[in-house]
Amino acid sequence: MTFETLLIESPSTGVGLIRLNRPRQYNALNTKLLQELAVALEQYEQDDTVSVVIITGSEKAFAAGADIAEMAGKSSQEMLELMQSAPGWTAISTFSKPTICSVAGMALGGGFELALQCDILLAAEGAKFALPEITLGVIPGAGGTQRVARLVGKSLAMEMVLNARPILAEEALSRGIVSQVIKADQLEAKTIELASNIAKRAPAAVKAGKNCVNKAILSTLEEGLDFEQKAFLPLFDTDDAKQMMDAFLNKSK
Ligand code: CO8
Repeated sequence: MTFETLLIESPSTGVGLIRLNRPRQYNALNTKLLQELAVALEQYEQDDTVSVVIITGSEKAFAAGADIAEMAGKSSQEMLELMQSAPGWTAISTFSKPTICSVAGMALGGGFELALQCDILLAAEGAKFALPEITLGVIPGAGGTQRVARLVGKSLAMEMVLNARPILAEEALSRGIVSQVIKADQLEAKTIELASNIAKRAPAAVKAGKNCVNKAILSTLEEGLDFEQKAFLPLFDTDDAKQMMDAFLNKSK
């Protein structure tokens, strides 16, 4: 299927790539794009040949936030209806396979909030992250206040939400927002390499690992440890675990 606002690519075996593609608007997230994003993710959900999905933008921007032209002048009821017509706002957080977001240029407002829903976030040198909604008289509404506060702590989260403080790639790395900062001209290749490596790993273990780490963010330690045990033990019944441990002991591949 072809999309109006997304490009779909297959960069390597087991890896799908969704590129946000509204270049004239810095990939601002309009309803069309968010609807297409939900459809593209659902297609990858059903596609057994794809194990990991990369979500990215252009060299200039991941996304400059929600489309302000669509939101301007809306009442709260109309905004609720707009959000409900755009399932892409939550589709990444409910997607079952690992997602990697690679950000070059900027991830602002809702763009940053989409990036925060991905499992792994990589940044190009010079990338900028910010929640500028306060400059429009509102606040982040796609999880930004909650996910940023959990990542960076209260004080910096308050500066970002209350004063639109931008965070550059190096600071994003030091605060745990991204896991790697990569030279801009190598970002795509390194992202694909990481996705490709994860795609080769035992699927049941990858799924269990993703669910456990995400659970850690949402639960108490006690609940998370219980969840981990329940995810860990069944892996011993998988052929992959039996064969991979056997291969280690027999020094074979
Ligand atoms: N929405 C709509 N259009 C945009 C957006 C946007 N977010 N960002 C850029 N554009 C458009 C501009 O209107 C302009 O269009 P045109 O050429 O037709 O005039 C074009 O892109 C180029 O933009 P600029 O001329 O402004 O280019 P600059 O290089 O000077 O600046 C910036 C680029 C820095 C990206 C600047 O455009 C900017 O600050 N954009 C707005 C960023 C922002 O405030 N984002 C937050 C939006 S609010 C939000 O995301 C709320 C999310 C809540 C989600 C809740 C749902 C569940």
